[in-house]
Amino acid sequence: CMEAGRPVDSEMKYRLREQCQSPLNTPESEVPSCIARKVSQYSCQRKTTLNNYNKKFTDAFEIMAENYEFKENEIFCLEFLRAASLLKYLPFPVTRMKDIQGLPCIGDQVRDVIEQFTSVFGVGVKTSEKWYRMGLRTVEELKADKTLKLSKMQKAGFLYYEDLVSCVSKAEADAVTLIVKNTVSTFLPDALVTITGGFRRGKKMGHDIDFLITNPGPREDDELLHKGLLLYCDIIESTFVEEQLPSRKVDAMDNFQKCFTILKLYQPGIDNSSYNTSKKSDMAEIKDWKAIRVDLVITPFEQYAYALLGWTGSREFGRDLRRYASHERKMILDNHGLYDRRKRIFLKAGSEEEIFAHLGLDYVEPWERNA
Ligand code: DCT
Ligand code: MG
Repeated sequence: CMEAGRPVDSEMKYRLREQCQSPLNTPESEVPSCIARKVSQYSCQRKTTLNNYNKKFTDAFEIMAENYEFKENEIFCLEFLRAASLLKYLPFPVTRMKDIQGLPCIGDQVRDVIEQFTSVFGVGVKTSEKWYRMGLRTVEELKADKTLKLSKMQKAGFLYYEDLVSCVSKAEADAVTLIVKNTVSTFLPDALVTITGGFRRGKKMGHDIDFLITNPGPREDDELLHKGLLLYCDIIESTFVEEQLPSRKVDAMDNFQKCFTILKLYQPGIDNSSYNTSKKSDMAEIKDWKAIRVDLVITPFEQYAYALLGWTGSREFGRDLRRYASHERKMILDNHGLYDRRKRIFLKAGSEEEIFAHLGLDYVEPWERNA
């Protein structure tokens, strides 16, 4: 789906000109500082579609960020995540150091990596791919090691490993949407079920499918789940305290009741060859289903818009919305609401558009939130 090979020069110049509103005869060399001035450091003020011209960098940066997250180096982790988001936004592939001159969110670490990549292109990418392969091999080793004590979640993860590492397609997401909607409606006929996460942002693939469920009218704390369909289910009870102020932590988890599940999706036409290649392949049972990760989040109706905004992501976009709210507006945003610290009130919102308006931001559509 990436259009990396296509010539972007004309579009790039058009977009840059549009952003800079500069005379048509702007010399090429002045473009970087011009665009740089116009690019916000906040991803919630940038429109980022899935058309990523810098996937080679952003994949590597995200792996670097994960690596730093493991090492609990939050500063370097964020530096790489922010740089990845910024490069996803750029309407052209970065090929020289000059391309990133003056842009926000490019720290020294990131600059060094880009310098290395642009001088010997491919080396960094290969290294990151190697890390990836090393990671997967570790999983295999873990799987083989029978002495390890595994949690319920890890056991499920290994049991359905092959299914879960293969991505979830849009078609599978649509099939699961039908199941979830039907199941929920048998319990709560008026409930709203909305797909969130990457699929709401227009992605064709995901690692899971995220749903937000809300019921207009009085609070309903009944269990929404039909056990028979669930291969794995971990219900996190709501921890929400009405009086409590929103958390100040930038990456705080919300307090909604949620259910992290693995759903059994029956697919009669599924190609099972990869599952049944053992010696007794003729005898092997035909596996006509696929295990799929589904997250269900249940929210009170009044908080639905805030939950939808948070659970639509991307993570980086959400993180910057919260950072923008607190640094630029003296407000506290989380998945439950928006608190104005100067007026000392919670701001009500019935839609995502209203939340952007409260923050004084231009509305950004879900498919433009792929930062
Ligand atoms: N989210 C959140 N709070 C959390 C976890 C997630 O607000 N504690 C938001 C951010 C992204 C969104 O929910 C969905 O999360 P993921 O499924 O992890 O991300 P995704 O963008 O849907 O990616 P993928 O396509 O890989 O599922
Ligand atoms: Mg998801």
